[in-house]
Parts: sequence; C-alpha cells; structure tokens
Amino acid sequence: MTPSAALVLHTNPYSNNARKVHALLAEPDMQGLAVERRVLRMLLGETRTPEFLALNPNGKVPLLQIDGEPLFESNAICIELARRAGSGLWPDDERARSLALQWMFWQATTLDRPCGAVVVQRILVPMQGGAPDAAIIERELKAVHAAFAILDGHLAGRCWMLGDAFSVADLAIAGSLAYAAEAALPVAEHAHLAAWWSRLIARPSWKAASPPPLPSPAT
Ligand SMILES: N[C@@H](CCC(=O)N[C@@H](CS)C(=O)NCC(=O)O)C(=O)O
Repeated sequence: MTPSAALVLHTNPYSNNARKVHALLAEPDMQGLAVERRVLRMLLGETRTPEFLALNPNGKVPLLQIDGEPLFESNAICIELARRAGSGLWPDDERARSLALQWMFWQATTLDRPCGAVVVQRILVPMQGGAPDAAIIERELKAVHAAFAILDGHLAGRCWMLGDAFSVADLAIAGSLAYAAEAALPVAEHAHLAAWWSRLIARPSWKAASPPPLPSPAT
C-alpha cells in the first residue's frame, strides 16, 4: 500500500460516475484505505461554486483530493485508489493494465455519452417537469445498442471484462449502466452483457453503493 495521504472524495450518492468509486471503496481489499467523503448537492449548484471550480474546473463529481491536490475523472480516481490500497482490482500484470485502460477509455469516450443522454431524457428531464425528447432517445438508443453489442461480444465466454478477475474496468463500465433499470436501457437484449450485469449488481460492493430512492429536484 502507498504511504498514507489525506484522501477526500467530493461526491454525490446519485452520481453514476461517483458510484463506481463508492463501489470500489466497498470492495473487501479496499478496506485499509481511509477516505473522507464530502457530499455536494449538484442540483443546488454546489459543484459550480468558485471554491469547487478551483479544484475541478469541470464542475463535476467525483473529485479526489490527495493531500489537497485534486484529481478528477472517476476512472482515474478508481485507479489511484485501487493502486494506493495495493488492490488487485488494478491488476499487477502490465498487459492486463493496458486492457483495463483500453476499456476505461472506451467507456468514457464511447459508452457513457449515449447511455447518459438516455438517462437524462428518461429520468432527469421528467424529474424537472419537462417532457422527454423522443428523437434524442431514438438517436441515442442506436448508439447504446451499438456499444452494447461490442460489450456483448467481448463478454461472451468471459466472467468479467478482463476475464476471470473482477477489476476497475468492470466498475468503469458499470458506471454507465448504473441507471439501466430506471432508464430502460436495453441490457436484456444482449445476453452476455445481461449475464455480466446480473453478476455485477449482485456484488455486495455495488449494493452498498446504491443511492437512496431518486430524489426531488432539491438534491
Ligand atoms: N467523465 C467524468 C464525468 C463526471 C460527471 O459527469 N459528473 C456529474 C455527475 S454523474 C456531475 O458532477 N454533474 C454536475 C454538474 O454538471 O453540475 C467522470 O467520469 O468523472
């Protein structure tokens, strides 16, 4: 384990990107790591204050401070924390690390945007009193299906994204699917992906990171 540093996670229980980090921290071999959590209420603008923007100019959670130094992007935060804990969730093997990074970049560049767009239309827009835009949903669902087909092909014959071992790559992908049920993302139409998702959501760490029921706009 890396020598201890003061670790502060700025977060929100409803953030799908923060949920990856919460689930990681709930994994058994992460228990030696002390991380203070500070909840920011996104819908009240707490991620847009000058103080927070000075730490993360993107104005987004999660954000990790390591002895005061900021680190943004949930995937980078997961790697940093797993590495500090000496956890095998960030694999030891160099080839496995490259593959983990491959899937984590792919999640951030290809999978997350269309999944997020459908979640916004089907959950956030109605929560704020608006009407979902059917054209956006139709367009983004095509990209979701294309990305899910890639995952489905990869997961055929694999238990987890890197094979037999659960890793930060699984948590990265899970972040994009966090609201799959509520937003009716078409996971069930891709059998290998659906089987992986069932295994993932059965993990005690994922359950421990579940947010309370969806909030009112004041959170
Ligand atoms: N790529 C970033 C995305 C972070 C992100 O989109 N965070 C959202 C919550 S899931 C947020 O903080 N939104 C608040 C805002 O935009 O004001 C990551 O993976 O950390």
